[in-house]
Order: sequence, then structure tokens, then C-alpha cells
Amino acid sequence: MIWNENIECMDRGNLRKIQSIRLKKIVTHVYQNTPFYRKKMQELGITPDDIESIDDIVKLPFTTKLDLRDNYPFGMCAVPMSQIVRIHASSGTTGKPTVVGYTRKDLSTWTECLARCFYAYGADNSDIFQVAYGYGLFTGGLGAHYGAEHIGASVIPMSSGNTEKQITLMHDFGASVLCCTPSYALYIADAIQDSGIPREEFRLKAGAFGAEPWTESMRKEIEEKLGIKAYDIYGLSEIAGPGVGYECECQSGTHLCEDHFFPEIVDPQTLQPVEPGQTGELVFTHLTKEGMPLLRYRTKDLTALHYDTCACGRTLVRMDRILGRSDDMLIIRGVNVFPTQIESVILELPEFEPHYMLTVDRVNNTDVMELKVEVRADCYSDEINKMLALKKKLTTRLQSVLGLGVDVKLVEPRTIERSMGKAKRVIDNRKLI
Ligand code: DLL
Repeated sequence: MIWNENIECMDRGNLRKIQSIRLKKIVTHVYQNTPFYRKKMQELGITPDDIESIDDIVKLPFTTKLDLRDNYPFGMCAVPMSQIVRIHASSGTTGKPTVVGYTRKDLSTWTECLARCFYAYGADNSDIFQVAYGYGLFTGGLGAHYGAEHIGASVIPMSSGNTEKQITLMHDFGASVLCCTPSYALYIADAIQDSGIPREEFRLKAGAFGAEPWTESMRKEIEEKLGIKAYDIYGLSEIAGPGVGYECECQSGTHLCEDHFFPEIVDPQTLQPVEPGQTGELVFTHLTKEGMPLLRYRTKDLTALHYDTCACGRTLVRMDRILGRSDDMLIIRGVNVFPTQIESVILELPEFEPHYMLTVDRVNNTDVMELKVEVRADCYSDEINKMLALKKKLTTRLQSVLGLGVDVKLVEPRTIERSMGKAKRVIDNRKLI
């Protein structure tokens, strides 16, 4: 199903024309109304007159999370506060939160993008959405809520946590679409199993999972355990929130709403654009935002973009799964390691649960990794030989994929702490030294 065929399936040449017109307008808007950008552009010796088409985007300055923090709380807003009707914020691990402001039109644009997502998953006004993303400053809860209402669905505004009640209401109200992080979806799946309620009594058919990197194998795991189709939903608060991108029924890439958020992929070191299809850092420029438009915002997310038409008929660019964030990347004895690589290995092997915790330490000036991973209940055994063989199997596979040794510790099922929001799977003690 397509929500906005005119845009989602638009001829790419026409799309570029629209993007060019919008870019010129937004650059003028921020030049006139955001002192931060006027100063940056003056430093680069450019004015809005230098922007003729979308190709001129490369002339514009980049923006980082640090710029948002330096202008905390509302310094990046391009309209008076009287026009801002919603404020969200994302909590970083350090320092002040990143604040974003939306005008009424910005909220309606965001909501429309979410309607595109949910329609693409095959949902409509006959569906009941259980929104188990956190409500509050985090954009997940309210974003999904407004999008689901917009397509006319019924919404259960659960927020995250309180898993027992989630399951009771999911069952009793007949929820058909679940919105939460993929790690929480797995948690819920296990809890459903523990509840003893037969899976057939649930009406769940699809899930909108995002807010953290997840892998194809994790998708399979969720789909099997919950008996649903698990779709990706991508976004970040600085750009809108969930719904910047979404999967269609083909599940072969995440379509980006590039009529509102213009994507580029750049080399994170040189900041030069890479060839289409190559992996690099995703950068977004707002094309229609009023409240807090950002130019070339560096997401730190690593991915690649594909411009060929999707089998579903949409022409909107497709993004590969997020490989990780460039700032999540661990450098272990000089080798780059992404937590998603470890997750893929674990999930390839049927004996393990997708629950793990990686601890990195520095011992005698050498980086060491310890991986605690849960063994599936039916594979867990008191026989030491069986467990040693299992450990060897995982260690060997990790060594061949990462090119590094990992100290594997097998643990009993359900012993690693579960997450109800974004999962924390890595502890890097080296930073504390
Ligand atoms: O996580 C918005 C969101 C809510 C997206 C609910 C999807 C669903 P932030 O808290 O600002 O916003 O975090 C944004 O989360 O830069 C990515 O690193 C990561 N992320 C979000 N969606 C995905 C995804 C929300 N589908 C940061 N796959 C982003 C991988 C994701 N990573």
C-alpha cells in the first residue's frame, strides 16, 4: 500500500527539481533567521544566491551534535518560540541533551512521514497499534502515536516497560501492530512464551522496530518468535524522530522521505561525498522544516544508499541497514569492530539467544574482549564437554569474522539484563582508565 503515491513513486528527475527549489528556500530561511548558519556561511564566503540546485548542497557547512549542544537549548531555532508547539530532546551519554523544536507544520510533516511508514507495512484504519516506545522527550512514543492516529488506526499508548501489562492488553485488545525497539520486541516475545497464553490468541501481524541497530538475523528471530512481519523504521530526533525512513513489503532497504530530508553519504574522515552504493556516514539536510532546520547534519550512522526503483514501485532512495554508528565502532588492537557484527555471528548459530554483553578492557596494554552470551534453554547442558564444544564453535566463528580472539563466556538463558528501550550491549572499560 502506498500513502502518498505522487511523492513516493515520483520520477527522480522531478524529485530533484522539487529538492532544488526547497533547498534554495531553506538556505534563505536559515541565513535570515539562524545566526549560527549566517555566521557559518559568511565564514565560507557564500550566500543563498550561491545555491541554484540540489547539486550545490556540497557548498554548505556541516552541522554536528556539538553545534546543537553549543546552542542549547533553543539557539538553533529559526522561528520565534511563539511558533514552536512541541519540544523533544534526546539524552546523550554525556553533557546536555540535544533539543529540537517543531512548528505545527513540522509536526504535520513528521506525522505524514509516519503515515507513509505504517501504510507501507500494510496497516490501515482497521489496525490496533500498541505503541511501546517510550513517551516523553524521546520521539519514539509520540511520533508513532500521531502517525498511527493519522492513518485512522486505534492506538494503545502503552509506552515502554510494564511488560506483563503490555502482554495482557496486547492480548485482550487484539493489538495488530507493535511499535518498540527490536530488543524490547524479543523481550516481549520471551515474556509471551512465559505467560503461557497460546500465541494463536494474539492478533499481532506486524511490528515497527527501530531506534537502535539490528540485523537480518534478529529480524528472523523476531518474526519467528512473534509470528509477525518485522519492519525497520529509522529516524533521529534532530531530523524529525521515527519515520525519516521505513521499509516496504519488499524488506529490501529502508526508503527515506527525501522530499523532506535530503540524504548524502560522505566519507567520515574527509567529509567528501562517496559514490552511490558505497558505505559512509549518513548526512541529512532539512528541505521543509520551519522550526529548527539543519544543514548537512552528521548523523554518525554508517550505511549506503541505492537509487534504483524498488520492486514495490517506490522511487524514494533505499538505505541499507545501519551498520552501526561511527562512534559505536570499537577499535580493538587496531581492528574496527561493530557490535552488529558480533550480533550477526551469534544469531547465525542456532544454539544461542540474541542476548549478549560485550566488555572491552585493557590488560597489560592489550585490548581484550569478553563476550557473555546466553545459550538457548534446549541447548544448555550440565555436561562440560558439550558446553566447551559450543564455546569453541562460537569462538572460532568470531575469530574468522572479526579477525580477533574473543573470550566467550556461555551463560544460562534469561540471565543477561533485558532492555525496554535502546539496548546497551557494550561496556568499554578502556575509556575509564
Ligand atoms: O531513536 C528515533 C526513533 C524512534 C527511530 C523510534 C525509530 C523508532 P534518537 O533517540 O535521536 O531518535 O536516536 C537516533 O538511533 O542516529 C541511529 O543511530 C539509531 N537508530 C534509529 N533508528 C534506527 C534503525 C530515535 N532503524 C539514533 N536502525 C540514530 C538502526 C537506528 N539504528
